[in-house]
Amino acid sequence: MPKRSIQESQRNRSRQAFERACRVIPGGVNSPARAFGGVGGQPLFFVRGEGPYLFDIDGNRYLDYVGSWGPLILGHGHPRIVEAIQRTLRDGTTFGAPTELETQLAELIVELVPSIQMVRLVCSGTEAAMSAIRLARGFTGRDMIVKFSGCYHGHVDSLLVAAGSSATTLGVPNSPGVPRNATADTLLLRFNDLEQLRGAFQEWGDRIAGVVLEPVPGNMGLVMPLEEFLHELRRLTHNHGALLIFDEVITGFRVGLGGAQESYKQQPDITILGKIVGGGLPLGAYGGRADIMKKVMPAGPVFQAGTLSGNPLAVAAGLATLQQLRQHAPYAWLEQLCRTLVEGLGQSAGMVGLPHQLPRLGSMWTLFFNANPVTDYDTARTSDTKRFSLFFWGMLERGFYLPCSQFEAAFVSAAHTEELIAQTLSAAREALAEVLDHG
Ligand code: KE4
Repeated sequence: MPKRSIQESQRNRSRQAFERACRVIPGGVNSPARAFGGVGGQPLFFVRGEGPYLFDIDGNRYLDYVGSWGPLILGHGHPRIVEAIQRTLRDGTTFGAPTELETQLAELIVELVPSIQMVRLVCSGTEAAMSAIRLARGFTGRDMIVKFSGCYHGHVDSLLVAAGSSATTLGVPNSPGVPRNATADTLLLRFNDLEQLRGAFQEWGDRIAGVVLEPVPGNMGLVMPLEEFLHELRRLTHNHGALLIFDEVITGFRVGLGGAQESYKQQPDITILGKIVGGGLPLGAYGGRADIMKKVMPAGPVFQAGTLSGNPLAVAAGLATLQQLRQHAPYAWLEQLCRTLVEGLGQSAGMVGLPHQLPRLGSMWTLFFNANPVTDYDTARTSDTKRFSLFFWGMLERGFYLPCSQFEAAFVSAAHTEELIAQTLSAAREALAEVLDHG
């Protein structure tokens, strides 16, 4: 394994591209999560992905543990997805009218996700979350929404309070531009805190329209839920006539075909989907009980619309992805690869005496530089982000691309192999030893 083979000097074209981008794009990026804000330095510019690999514009190759922040569970350029997009493209990209492809994808989502009886396709996770919140309020006639610190549901005004992901990375959980009244009905609780949850329902129960959460948060880094917390959430929402909304944009089709709700045997009222469901193209979805979904216009009065909602290209990519996952489920393989990776990382960190936490669920994982268990947003933020940054750069300069923030989940794809995991562990042993020396 080469030591630091991708030095600053080998990243000149990315540096020049970044300077050029900054002249016309805010921060040089189209999403802050890519800005390397949490690790310092400048983002890489990529030109190609192939299987488990990414290639930057300086010609460097990286083993990819980001997978475009989750969508690419099958790796880059899976032939079945590429062929589906190419075939669809020849007939057109969008009609602004219904296609049978959309119905096929909706039927497959209903088949795979236990709680979804009907579903609406949109263009992003944010749009799906925004619509799900509006639907919960329209269905219940109530205004209050409960969210949890550190959970991220896209850049929805009403949910941009103590949001995770890049909102945490950049330390701006409450964004300028969000008017106070937009969050006046958002009740913020601590994830995994049963007592606080019970107290909130005791005080506000009859005003709560819905509770939205990532059932297994990825946007604080990966945080495992207490099973009793999820169980109590279902009991309290049911008893108080509030809707339970699972944001499975990351976990949907990632931790299993039925997502986290299948793994934890939970039945939310509404599920938010994104990332994998679009197979790498812009697609989100929200779905749930038929009686709730029938409130969505034009079946019902709750408005939601979109020019490119369910567009043929994104739907073709999503359909091919879900069909591949259903026919050749990679979950046992992903479980094996990611377990080997995380166990190896734990041994290496332990050997050099680095305090660490290494939660894993299926093929999503996070290496927290933290001596204590990370159970919520507050404990996540006590992690040593300087050490994370040193590890990130040590791995990147050895050809391994990790999420550029302590507060994100990393992903193994079905295109990874045991040999590539072994190479990763070899590089990590060196990088972790350097973290100890410098951090
Ligand atoms: P999008 O609007 O980015 O498609 O989805 C928003 C969203 C909703 N819910 C969850 C649980 C999410 O994780 C996300 C988006 N995730 C971030 C990274 N964790 C996307 C990366 C980015 O913002 O560039």
